Parts: sequence; structure tokens; C-alpha cells
Amino acid sequence: MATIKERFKLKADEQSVEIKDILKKHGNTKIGEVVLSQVYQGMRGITGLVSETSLLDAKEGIRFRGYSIPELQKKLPKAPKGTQPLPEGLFYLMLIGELPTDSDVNDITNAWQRRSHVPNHVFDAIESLPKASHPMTQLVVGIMALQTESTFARKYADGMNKKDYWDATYDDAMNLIARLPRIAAYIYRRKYKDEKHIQPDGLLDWSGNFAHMLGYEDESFKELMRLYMTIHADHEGGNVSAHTVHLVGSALSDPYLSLAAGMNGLAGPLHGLANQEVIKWIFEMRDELGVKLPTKEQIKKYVKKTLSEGKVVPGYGHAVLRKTDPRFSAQMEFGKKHMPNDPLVNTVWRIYETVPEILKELGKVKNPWPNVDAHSGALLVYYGMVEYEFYTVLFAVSRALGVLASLCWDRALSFPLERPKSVTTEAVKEWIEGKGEIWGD
Ligand code: CMX
Repeated sequence: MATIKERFKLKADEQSVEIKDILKKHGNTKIGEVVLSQVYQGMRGITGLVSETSLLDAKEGIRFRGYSIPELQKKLPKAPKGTQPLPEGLFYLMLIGELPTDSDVNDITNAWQRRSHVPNHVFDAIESLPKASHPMTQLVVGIMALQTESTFARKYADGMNKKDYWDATYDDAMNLIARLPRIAAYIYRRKYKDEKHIQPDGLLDWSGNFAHMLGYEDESFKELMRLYMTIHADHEGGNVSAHTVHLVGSALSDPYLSLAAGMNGLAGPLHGLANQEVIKWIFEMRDELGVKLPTKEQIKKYVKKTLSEGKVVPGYGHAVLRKTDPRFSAQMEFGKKHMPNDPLVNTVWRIYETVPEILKELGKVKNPWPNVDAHSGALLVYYGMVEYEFYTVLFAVSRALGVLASLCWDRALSFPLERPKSVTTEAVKEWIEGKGEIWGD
């Protein structure tokens, strides 16, 4: 029986041949048009990347290798007595392109257990930062300190053949994913729990063990972590974190450097940091109003105040999606099952009934519906995880699954250095006047 690594290589070799054939036949076929406003406005809608692990449909939401989130919840293996998918299975699916068996998932859980040792200097590097440092800063410093362990960097320095890049990338990806929960939990316990660290439990699955190291033993919190680690893992290739990992990796920066770069992007409030912003914003609203469950009228007023102050409503809107994010709906379903009467969770649902109409009225917001970040914090607060600055770290641990599976594909398919063309406004003006061209060669 081939190992997962060998199976991945076989799939990648097949795909390489297919791509060569596609490019031979269709390499010069136009895939779309680019207009000047797209060049100035964040490249929206320009198809310019290949990311094999998932595909985002504006109306349907994310599909991982063709499977929607509700399908994954049915089809991926679960923990004993669990109902949520094990993210190990999603990683397998993203990497191999096929649904895993229970035994495949077990192999990944065991491999991540075996690879999970974090050297002491990583903790020392985190300790050298003030405790007040944002948890995402501590996470990125932790990942950077761990870069000493990069197989890719070591083998490249030793003169690695380019045919072997995928192999070293695979090892780094597996090691990184195995180690991230330990680093993340260390940061949490250091900053918020008097440095009372919790040793890993070698009998638990990856997310269950992560919950355990964070200090949450409730079985339904472990289920939440399995769901959470699954739904945040990937959102095709153009979002800031995934694109950054791909871009930095294209310079053959090793997976540690690439992941750290991407996680700096995830730490932006328009991207992953929005999950902390949502809860902060709701807490501030509740404080100002002096109530636990504001009425729709009160929410409406507060939203209008936020907008009048020139701020965005966190957790709403999306650059690609044009409907309620299925990742929001999956969390809503979890809330209905586990905490239907919780006032904060109900506040999130009431905001959902209120905000889209207000955003629609603005006339400029392309997607007035909630995204993944609108819901996640309220579920965490229910279990006692009130330290909202930590929430993006949870997103980061999950996002590593998708971006690192993609990075394995990037190297296995020998994707080249990414280098789009940029222009100056001066050049654009000359082009408009017909005095020159602005495309590169
Ligand atoms: N509240 C208020 N205004 C919003 C808005 C929101 N939630 N979403 C979009 N807008 C505004 C934009 O700021 C923009 O205004 P200006 O023209 O004045 O600059 C206008 O509507 C058009 O924006 P858009 O084309 O609809 O959205 P973009 O593709 O530019 O941006 C996003 C997408 C997510 C950055 C934006 O919707 C936003 O800022 N949302 C709030 C932050 C958030 O929840 N981010 C998390 C996204 C998911 C994730 O990556 O984790």
C-alpha cells in the first residue's frame, strides 16, 4: 500500500501531464478580459492563479475538491461519537483529491502526533516578546523561529534537485501542521492562563488535542474545534492569506517563511482578524446599550452609528461571495444544536436579521451578507473563550491546512515564480492617449 506521500506524488505526476496537454492545446486561449478599473481596484475578478485544493462560487460558496461544507459534514470520517468532520480528512481530500477512508485519516492523525515536537528555542522566541503582543504577532514569531527545522531550506542549501522540491515541501507542510496547535496553545496559555501550560494528549485527534492543550475539555468544544478547523481551512487561492503563501513560496522561500508571510496577511482586519473585530464590536454595542440581547431597533441604530463613523460592519461583505457564507450557516447550525438560548449567539442571529438590509440601502456594498467571521466568536465565548484577540490564531491554525496542501501542489506541479506586471498612472495616461502600451512582454 502506497504511503500518503507516494499517493500524492502519483496524483501530481498525472496532473502535470494533464496540464502540459491542456496548455499545449489551449495555452493561447483567452480566459477573460481585464479592464482598467480591475487594475486599480484590487484585481477583483481577474483569473490569474491556479489553486487545486478548493473553488469558490459566488452564489454557492466554497467547495473543497467539489464537496460543499454540508457534504463534507456527511462524508468525512468523524471522531468516535462525534458528528463533525475530522480536519485530517479534509487535508487528505485537498492533498490527494479523493475522500479518505477512516484508516487514511488515522494515518494522518498518527503522522501529526509523531511530527509534533516543538523545539525549545521556539518557546524562547515567543517568551522574548512582551505578553501584551498580539497573539498573531506571537504566532508568526513562533513560526519564524521554527524555520530552523525546514527540510526544504536545508536541502536547498545542500543543492537539492528541482525534481525533489515537492518532497521537501511535503515534509515541511506535515511538520508545520503537526506543530502549530502546540505553538498556538502555548501562546494562549502564556497570555491568558498564567503560563499554566498543558501537555499534549497523544491519544486525541489533531483538533481534540488542540482543544485539550488550550484547556477546554468539553466534548462539544472539541466538536466545535473540528468544525472550526475544517471550515476555515481553504477558500480558493486569491484571498490574501492563500495568495501570499503561494506568492512567497513561488520565490522558493521555504514553507515556514511562506506560511509566516500569509499569516501576516490573515492578521488584517479586512481578512481573518475580522473574527476578533466582530466580537469586540458586539461587546462594545452591549456595553453602550447596557443590555445582553439588543433589540433589532437598537442594533439598527448602532450599525448606522458605526457606518457614520467611517467604519465597516465587521463580519459582513465579501470580495467574491454574493450570499450568506455557508461557513456562517454551518456555525449557525452548530449554535442551534448546542446553545440555542445563548444571548450572545442570539445577538449574532439578530444582527443577521438586521444588517443586510442596511448594507443594501448603502447601494455600494456588493455583498450585504455575513461571512465566516460574523459567527465564530460568539460560539467561542459560550465555552468561556472570551479572549477575542486570540480568535485569529485559531483561524490561522486551520488556514495552514489549505495553504500548505496548496503549496505541496505548487511545487509538485513546478509552478514558476509569480510576477505580474504593474503600471504607473503616468503610463496609464499615456496609454489612454494612445502614446504607448502598458502590458509587459
Ligand atoms: N460594512 C461597511 N461597508 C462595507 C462593508 C461592510 N461590511 N463591506 C463592503 N463595504 C463597502 C466597502 O468598504 C466599499 O466602500 P468604499 O467604496 O467607500 O471604499 C464598498 O462597500 C464596496 O466594497 P465591496 O466591493 O462590496 O467589497 P470589497 O471586495 O472591496 O471588500 C471586504 C470585501 C470583505 C473587505 C469588505 O466587505 C469588508 O470590509 N467587510 C468587513 C470586514 C470583514 O468582515 N472581513 C472578513 C472577510 C472574510 C475573511 O477574509 O475572513
